[in-house]
Amino acid sequence: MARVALVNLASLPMPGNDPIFPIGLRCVQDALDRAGHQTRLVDFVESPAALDDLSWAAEGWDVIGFTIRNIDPLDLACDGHVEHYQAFLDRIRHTVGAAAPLLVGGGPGYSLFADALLRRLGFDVGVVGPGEQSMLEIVADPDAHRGSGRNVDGKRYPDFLGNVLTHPRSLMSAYVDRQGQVEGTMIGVETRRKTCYQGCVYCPYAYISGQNQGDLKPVDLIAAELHTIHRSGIRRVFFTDGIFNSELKYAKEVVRTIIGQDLPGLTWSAYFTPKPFDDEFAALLRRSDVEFVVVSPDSLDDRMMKVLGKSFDTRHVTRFIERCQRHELGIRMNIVFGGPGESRESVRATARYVNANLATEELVMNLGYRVLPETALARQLSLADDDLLDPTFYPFDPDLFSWVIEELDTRFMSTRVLLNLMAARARAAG
Ligand code: B12
Ligand code: SF4
Repeated sequence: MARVALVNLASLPMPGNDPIFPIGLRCVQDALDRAGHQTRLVDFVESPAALDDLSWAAEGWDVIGFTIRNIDPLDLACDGHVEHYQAFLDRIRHTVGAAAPLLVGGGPGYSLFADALLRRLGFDVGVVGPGEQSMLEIVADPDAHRGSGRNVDGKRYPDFLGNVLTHPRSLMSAYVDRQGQVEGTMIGVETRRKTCYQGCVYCPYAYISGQNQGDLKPVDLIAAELHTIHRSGIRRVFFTDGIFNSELKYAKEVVRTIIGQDLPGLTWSAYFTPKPFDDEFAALLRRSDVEFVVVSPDSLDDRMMKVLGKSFDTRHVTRFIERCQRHELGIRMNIVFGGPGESRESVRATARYVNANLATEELVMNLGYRVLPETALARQLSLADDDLLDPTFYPFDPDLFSWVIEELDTRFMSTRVLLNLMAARARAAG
């Protein structure tokens, strides 16, 4: 049996990074534990001292796996994280010296930039997509992968449909106890392994999710996971699906399951689409104590929505808002200005819609589309994956900032939003 350390690089202190519970790495650890391997998960929220004192890295591991969740915070005003990962990996290599364990990369951010990161961070091997099955194969014979400099495609993990994922109490408590959490710790729960059926021009999900066969987790397993989460003191859950209600029948089944549990104080959220979304679903959401129904039309100008690849338009959004209002559901609507072909007119149309239909707290606004590999935006710009590793945004008109400020009601311009806009403008100009 192998000895495997798993490091949550997303818990490194980095500007613009606010660590969240590492469920992806926990999935990998759980698979290794069940197969009888000896594992340790190193997370710097749980063990801050492990950041300075790297002696744990030299404890004779056969394999050290690293999860890379985010490449950057997708924010025009923020730098990327890659140089922090690079500096940390250099320190690890220095610490382990000649008796080097096999170094393996994985995670959603890693999967996006696997070839560039493998070279830059010097991993022996990397996994693109779901990690459990590939990691089991890698740790079964680490020498076969030593120095391979190659990425392997993640595979379907059949036990996703059979195992209840329960997390160690100490790791959960570390995230519960974190300072500065305004609304309380939120933990991710998977309901399915399935690529998204839509094709938004900026979205790499289909690529990251890899060969997922459309596995839907049995609802009794989801219920069991929710109970362990509740017992740990965490009260906020985020279902990690690309779109929670892409298959309405299954989504309703999950929501009915939540309603059927005795979990006082538990709220939840997810990414939704305004279509399919009917009254029965809205009523179930209300009964289940959903915190927010998060949707991402990204623009509310029908021409822009088409360009962005949305499969719905403002009529569907309007029906969705009416349903949410009827059933007293909290909405969060993501809008990103600056997509391909964004003009003064499209900004005006979106702003008018927002001004007329959204409450102040319902709008979540960003400027600039981060261009990611394997997306239509990257193909349009003919940029190689390596060129995209540093935060790269789709070019937009420099007047975009003024248009947004002029067209949106001032009630949407909180100090935080204005500061962000100013920082983004400074960066775009520089
Ligand atoms: C759900 C989600 C969220 C939720 C998370 C809720 C929660 N509490 O967990 C919320 C809404 C909070 C969120 C926020 C953000 N997110 Co997000 N999010 C996702 C999403 C849709 C799913 C991630 C997930 O949890 N999947 C389920 C878990 C089980 O899978 P996983 O983590 O991928 O792990 C598997 C594999 O990656 C692999 N693996 C993982 N680790 C390792 C390690 C090794 C060694 C190996 C071999 C394999 C391996 O095996 C795991 C099991 O199969 C992804 C997109 C996607 N489809 O992946 C974006 C994504 C991860 N998010 C992203 C980003 C950028 C963000 C934000 C920075 C956005 C922002 N500006 O606010 C924040 C940052 C949050 C933070 N503090 O880290 C990017 C990251 C890449 C990038 N572009 O940098 C993604 C890929 C989306 C995108 N558009 O590109 N997010
Ligand atoms: S609907 Fe969401 S997950 Fe699906 S392609 Fe569009 S942005 Fe990506």
